[in-house]
Amino acid sequence: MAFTLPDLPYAHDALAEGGMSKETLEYHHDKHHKAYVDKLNELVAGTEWEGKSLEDIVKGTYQKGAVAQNGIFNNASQHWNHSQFWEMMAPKSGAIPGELEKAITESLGSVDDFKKKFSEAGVGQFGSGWAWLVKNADGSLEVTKTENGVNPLCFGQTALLGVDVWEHSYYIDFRNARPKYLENFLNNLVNWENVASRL
Ligand code: MN3
Repeated sequence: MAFTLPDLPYAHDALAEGGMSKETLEYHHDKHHKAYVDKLNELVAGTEWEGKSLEDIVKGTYQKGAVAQNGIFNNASQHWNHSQFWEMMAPKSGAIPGELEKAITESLGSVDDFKKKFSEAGVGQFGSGWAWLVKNADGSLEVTKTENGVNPLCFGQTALLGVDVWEHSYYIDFRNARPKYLENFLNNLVNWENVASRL
């Protein structure tokens, strides 16, 4: 069965007050994400990956060091990444649930330390990619960054929170100011209930 573009879990203008404009979501979801889905369907047709789950395709096609050459991986991982990303944001950010705050504090020191590390990972990702809060197999939490479409599935980790730091994610609203985009994301856009539900 072909992959389909999931609807946003909110209206296109629902995050505008929080700092992500309707125009950004129209381009990012309706055009960029859709292009990954369309390309993925085109590339998997007639291959061993046709009919496989998205997670299986991402994990099965990931080859360290050869990622840029693998079109199926790139489009599958970006479809997965964006599908998570929309769910990880909400019009009302809300408070960090106690269970999540405890897990963050145990592994990363404090919520402020986590936010600092997460922002640094996003700012420090040279070129396109993502910053993540992940849960490792041993239960510990860790902040990571990945290039292009590479994601925590590739390393057997659970993605709790991810932020897109490709320029198309922030250039309309923040121009070249990636640090301001990340600061705003952490303070106004994260759906902490969704993040906690992934623990
Ligand atoms: Mn993107």
